[in-house]
Amino acid sequence: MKPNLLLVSRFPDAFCERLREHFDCHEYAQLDADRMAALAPKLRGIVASGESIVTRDLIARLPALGIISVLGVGYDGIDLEAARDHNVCVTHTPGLSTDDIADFAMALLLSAARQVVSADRFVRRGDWAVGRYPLTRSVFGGRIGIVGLGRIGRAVAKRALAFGMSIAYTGRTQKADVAYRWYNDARTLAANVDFLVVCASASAATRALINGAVLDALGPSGVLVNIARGAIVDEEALVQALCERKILAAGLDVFSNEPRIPDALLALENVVLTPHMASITGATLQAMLDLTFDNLAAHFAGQPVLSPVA
Ligand code: 8YV
Repeated sequence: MKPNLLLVSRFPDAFCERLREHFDCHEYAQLDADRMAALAPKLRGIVASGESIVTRDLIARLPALGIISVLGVGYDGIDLEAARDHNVCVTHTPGLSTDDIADFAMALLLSAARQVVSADRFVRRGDWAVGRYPLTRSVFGGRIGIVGLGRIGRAVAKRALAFGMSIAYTGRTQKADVAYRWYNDARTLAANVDFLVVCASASAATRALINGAVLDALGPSGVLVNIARGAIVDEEALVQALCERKILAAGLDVFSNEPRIPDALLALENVVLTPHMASITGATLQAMLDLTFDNLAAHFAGQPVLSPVA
């Protein structure tokens, strides 16, 4: 008998085919209440993505559940306390996407500050024949502030050094192994940098951490980049700050209610918007899919999983 898995997100076909060789797979979105009720006692694993929501209620409905295998670095949508209460192992895929995400953070920073996307539209509209594109904000030698100096934050800092930038950061704790300037809070950090890059993990402590006061502190020549989670930024405050030019620009790969983006944000020229793609390159996604599979295989072979969440 193959173990029964519940897939709570969409995954590439090849990955699903590989899963089906070893597991009986059931797509949550395709199950009606009756089918779900019949399956619930037999479901031994959940396969989720970094954006999946797995609630205490769902975990409690699955008495045979032993593992939640997350394809992604973040697992903020998984009720970890409920998983612990029900003795369910949670795994994720850390470290594999660090460089892709850090590269993308710099791409968004450069695109927002140098207005690459707007300039592209300018050329395609034929406006260049009428006049030059307006001045943009230089990046080299600027001051970068990193919110959350974990793997991804550190990788962003390495890239920023190559751009001649000074590095400062804030987060849960000051790091003993780096010489970057530490600030106790996001607002003070924002007041002392030109570019604020959000790399922190999403949690109750970081919800709406980047609020109106932080954005005011970043100031009218400041640029915000978010490659972490939409929940870490007060999106309404960000829209207002961008509309009122309280900050210069933003580069966003994550949003509060993906894939729905506020119309006000869609209408703005001083924001670069991308669809939560920072980690999604061919090689990296394949490595993350492989680790997601390997965690499941280890669990059901009675072996230690490879990457349990902390
Ligand atoms: C995942 C993410 O890569 O890694 C994360 O936490 O933010 C995501 O981009 C995605 O969930 C994979 O489907």
